[in-house]
Amino acid sequence: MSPFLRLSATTNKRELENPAESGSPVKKAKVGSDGLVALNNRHLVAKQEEAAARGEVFVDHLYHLGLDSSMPLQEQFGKTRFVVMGGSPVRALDVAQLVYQFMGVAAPQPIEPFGKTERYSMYNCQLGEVNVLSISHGMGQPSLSICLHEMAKLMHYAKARNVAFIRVGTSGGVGVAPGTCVVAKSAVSGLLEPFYSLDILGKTHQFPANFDSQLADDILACAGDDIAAVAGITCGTDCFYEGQGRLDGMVADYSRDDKLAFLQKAHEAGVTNFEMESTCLAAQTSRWGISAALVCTTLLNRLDGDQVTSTPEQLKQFSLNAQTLVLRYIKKQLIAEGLLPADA
Ligand code: R2B
Ligand code: URA
Repeated sequence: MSPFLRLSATTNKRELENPAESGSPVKKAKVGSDGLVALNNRHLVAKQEEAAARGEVFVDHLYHLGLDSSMPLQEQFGKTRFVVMGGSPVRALDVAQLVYQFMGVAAPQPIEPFGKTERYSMYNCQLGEVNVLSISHGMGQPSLSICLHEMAKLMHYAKARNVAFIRVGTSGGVGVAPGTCVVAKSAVSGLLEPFYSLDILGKTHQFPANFDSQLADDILACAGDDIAAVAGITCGTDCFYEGQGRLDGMVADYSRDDKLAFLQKAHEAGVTNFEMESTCLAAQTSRWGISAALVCTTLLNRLDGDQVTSTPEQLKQFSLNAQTLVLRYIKKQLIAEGLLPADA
């Protein structure tokens, strides 16, 4: 038996406690009163100190972003206040264009991505006193997780202050009309448990998946009469098809009644929508002391079916609803903080 298999077989048990408090190597970040993103990774700190003792500088490579800590990150990203995240590179560019439009700042022509675009596409919207980043994170928690680690380290090295991460995404609604924006207060897994589960050194750890409640309320308050928006609980699954109880994947070894019973159970537990990144986003950002929100438009009501059949124009409008809601909030906040002129 390979060492890996032996490790899995003997240690594959779930750690129900928060490892931040259990003496495991996972440490909870301290939120600095200065608003900076603290790097509480003793291994990286030790590498920095060892290099400094040799008169050198340790360079941390943010491999998937195509950036590293020897670059002038503070100059480029130090004024970042919001990081807007979405699944697709096309939507990241759409959001970047909307950021300039909403904030009344002329966009560069063309708007170019920053860093490498092999995995993620990042746009650094420079608005004078402040920057707003728009980045795509791909589909699913593993892809989002890599993006979050490197983006949080980027914000640390850039010395950005009071940065908030807001994911603007798509989802399948549960009992809400298509086109509704769901602002998540918390997230649950595909088991309907309020945790993000992560296997670390052969053990499963669970981290509470709560969002910044005040940020969620402040975003919701920007909906006005023209955008349907509700507070909710978002279910983040690891599969679009069977994980969300669909009957239209390559396989589905359960009945229609089983599917409806699951959707009903989720609905009764307060679940408003399904997507594929929410528990990771909520848990990782709160572990690291970063304020975060999740705003998803709903493409369909899963109580009515599985297939996304709206026209491209309708889908575009549904996405625009969520993007508009978030950008209204960002604009209001930047004006309130004196980072944008009141007449922007
Ligand atoms: C929403 O949409 C994607 C699947 O179509 C996934 O990334 C998500 O969370
Ligand atoms: N994204 C999902 O993950 N599920 C849906 O039903 C729609 C979008």
